[in-house]
Amino acid sequence: MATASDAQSTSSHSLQPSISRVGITLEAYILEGMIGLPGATGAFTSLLNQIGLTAKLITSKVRRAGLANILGYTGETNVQGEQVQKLDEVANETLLNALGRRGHCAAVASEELEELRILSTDPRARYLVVTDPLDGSSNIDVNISIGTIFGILRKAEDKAGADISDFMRPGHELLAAGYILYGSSTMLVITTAGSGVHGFTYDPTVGEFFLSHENIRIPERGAIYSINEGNSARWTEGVRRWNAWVKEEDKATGRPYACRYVGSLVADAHRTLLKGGIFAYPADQKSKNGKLRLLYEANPYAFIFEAAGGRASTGTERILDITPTELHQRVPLVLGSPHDVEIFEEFVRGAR
Ligand code: FDP
Repeated sequence: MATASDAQSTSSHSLQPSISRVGITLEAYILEGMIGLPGATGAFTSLLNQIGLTAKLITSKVRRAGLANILGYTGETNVQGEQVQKLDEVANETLLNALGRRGHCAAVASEELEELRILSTDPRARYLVVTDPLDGSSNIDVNISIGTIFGILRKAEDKAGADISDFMRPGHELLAAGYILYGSSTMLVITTAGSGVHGFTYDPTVGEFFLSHENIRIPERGAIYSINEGNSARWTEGVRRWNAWVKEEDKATGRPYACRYVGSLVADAHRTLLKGGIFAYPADQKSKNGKLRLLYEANPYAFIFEAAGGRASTGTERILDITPTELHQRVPLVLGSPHDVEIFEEFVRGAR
């Protein structure tokens, strides 16, 4: 359960901008969220700042990834004969180091790690982090956008360390969620419960993130669908009929929709958040529970999309209401404009 100080440090009152603050730095934004809050200890603020630092560190590594063949990575040796790590492992270690440094994070569930990583056994370490440190990793080699996804939970009990049961909580209990997109610019998009969704763009010449997209709201409906259509032979009947529907010609309902699919969740979800429409990775005959992971992919995105006025579902139920049973559990994921996700759900339940 969140305490009064958590609630204060994440309340809409604390972080909702009253006037435009476009141009302020991420650090100033985070700090302003804490100032004047009687119960705030600074722990949550410090954790967010460590994530901001991680974003800068991973950016610098991702930006050099094009040199990978020259320098050598993927477990091979570089020209100096040194063993070089894969970029997703590097991102994971970078994040774990940053989160472990200040002692506020008790444990991390990461896509890169089979088991939990305990970072602190001090009962005062009150937070848990879920993360996919480098999502879309099959796109690294072809220089296409990739990203880091994260969510922050408050530890339910004041106990030393944490175990898997501490992570088996529905996504609506998240205190904060966000992602870092390593695209044509690096962008960090974050929401703390009740504060709206805000995007910060990195200026590498200054080494700072600046608020560039204040209070992001997803359009009520869009004109783009995003799905791996190569899987269509394995989809259920409902998904196939929905897919045929988005491609039909009908001016009145803005169809056909345009298709865009990068194959990096961070990139496809970011476009969907800004432009509206729908992203779907449904269950199919091969991937009975879908492909994406509940804890560190679906939940953070569902939290962000709902905070921006969007909808996130499995096709039949709200993502944020699912109580996980496993660390690396998969789930069908449908994200997008409320109107578009509702139509998808209608097809899935046979109402259309
Ligand atoms: P990747 O396999 O490259 O790591 O989470 C996995 C993910 O990428 C998502 O980023 C992406 O949305 C999805 O898988 C793409 O899967 P398909 O290649 O099956 O379309």
